[in-house]
Formats: sequence, structure tokens, C-alpha cells
Amino acid sequence: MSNYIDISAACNILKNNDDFAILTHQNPDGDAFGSAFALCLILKKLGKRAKVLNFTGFPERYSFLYTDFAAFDFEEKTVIAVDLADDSLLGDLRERYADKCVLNIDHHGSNVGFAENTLLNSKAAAAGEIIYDVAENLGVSVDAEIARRLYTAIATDTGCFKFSNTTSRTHEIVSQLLKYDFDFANINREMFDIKSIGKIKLEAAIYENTEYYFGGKCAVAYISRNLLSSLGVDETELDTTMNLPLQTLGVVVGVTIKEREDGKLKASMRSAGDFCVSDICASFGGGGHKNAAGCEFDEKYSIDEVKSMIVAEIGRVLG
Ligand SMILES: [Mn+2]
Repeated sequence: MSNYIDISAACNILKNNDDFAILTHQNPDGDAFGSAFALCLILKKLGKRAKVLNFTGFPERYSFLYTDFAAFDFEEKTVIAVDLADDSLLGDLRERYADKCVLNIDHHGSNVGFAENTLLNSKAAAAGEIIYDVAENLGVSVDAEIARRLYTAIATDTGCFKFSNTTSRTHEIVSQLLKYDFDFANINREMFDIKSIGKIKLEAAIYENTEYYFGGKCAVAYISRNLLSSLGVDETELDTTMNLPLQTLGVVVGVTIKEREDGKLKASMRSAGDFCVSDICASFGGGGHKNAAGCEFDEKYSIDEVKSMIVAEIGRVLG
């Protein structure tokens, strides 16, 4: 079990050590890389060396966060982590680094406490908010390069300040970051607006094949393997497509059924207001949260059978 420490104890660990390796979760997002590379720059201002490790590599999409970090040519002495809820998300790095991790800086309430010490703030919308506090506590002044990375971290984990995790503290921190000169509008364009041609066509196909039930309160879309392969879209691009059926005016429950590689059908449900999709998914052996949940179906069921089972269950709740 980890020691849960406060920010000044965490900052002491950073002050008293050097040659850091910062662990990040597989398939890193803007918060993981934004926070990790901002922390690299903060440690550099203390005269220390730091590098970022990731099992699944450094996606091109986030290259603006790391392009000036090419030289990681030193042997690490201190292993730390950011935004890492669970050491199983380290992939192949787990065996070598997980037990050596002396400090994990995280904001997930579900953090498993694998590190020797954990600085956990589950009220923070992003790990980037905690890294901002760390810089303040260390007396390190933020600059445009640090601000750019922390902004990316916070903007991505809050869905551009739209999600319910956004707090007044989020906006206070961002109001400080915006004092520095960096192109936040372009960060948001790249993080939220730009999509591959395949993904644009996939979204068009989803809008096209969405079926509406119960006077337009329920929308159901289907993504087949054939559709994905014909458009050249891979799984990593599917995340936000699950939100599309709920975008139509009047819809309170949106269902996206995806054919998985193994042939099984997986349903992702999103709802608005009081409609509880985790209850619907639980009736099919799945689960999740009130407004976002999922469930899977055995391959013996066809897409038409799955659709009608789901629609019948939703109809029972809608009355
Ligand atoms: Mn995060």
C-alpha cells in the first residue's frame, strides 16, 4: 500500500533526487504527455535531468509536446509517474519499473496505490492541475513552454472545459497559464477539431445509419468491421464516435453497437439527464456509470437480434 503524501512531501522527493524517469500510461493522452513533459521542464529549472518513458511510444499527434526532448541519453536514478491510475497500464515497462516508482502524481480516484508514495488529488480535473501546483510549491516560475503543456493536459482531460470535472480551480490555473504567449487556439483545433478523412467518413456513415425509436428519444448506430476496414479507420479513432447518437435533439439515450474483431457485438450507451444506461447495460451483464455504460453480446446473436433486445429494454424504461 502506498503512502499518500501531501504536495510539500512530494516536492521534497523531487528536490532531493535527480535523473528522473517519468512513467506514463500506454496509449498516452494529452494529460499524460502534457503533464509529464511539463514536469521535465520544471525539473530542468531545478538543474535536474528528466525523461519520459512510454510503452506504446510517442504518437505523432502529440509531437508538439515532445519534439525538443530528443536527448534522453542518461541512466535514470529516480523513477516517478504521472497520471497513472494503475501499474498494469505500463505494459512492458511494468516489470522493470513499477516497484521502483518512488512517487506517483495522479488525479484518478481509482488509483491503485502501486507507487511507494502517491500524491493524489481526485478533485483535480487533470494531472496537469497538480503539476501546476507542484511548480508553484517548488518556486519554479512557469514559462510559455510549461504553460503550453499544462494547458494541453487540462484542456484534453476536461474536453475543452466542457466536462463536469471542470472546476473554478481549473479556470484559475488556466487563467494563469494564458498569461504566457502560446497558441492555445491551435492546440484546441488539433486536439478537438482535426480528424482523419477516414474518421470524417466514419462519422458520416454513423449519422447515415442511425435509427430512431420511441418518437426520437432513442438512437441506435452500428459500426461493422467492414465499415472500419473500408475506411481504413483503426480502433484508437473510435473513442468519441460513441457520443454521436446522443447529439440529436430529443434523444435521451444513444447506443453505438460495434462489431469487435472477434465477431462479438459490443454496445456503448450514452444518456442525458436521469436516464440510467448502466441499468440497461447491467441487464445484459455489463455496467458503467449513469450516463455512460457498455455491454457485450455472445456471437450467437446477430446485429438485428442485439438491436431488438436493446431497443426492447430501453422501451421498457421509457414506458
Ligand atoms: Mn488525466
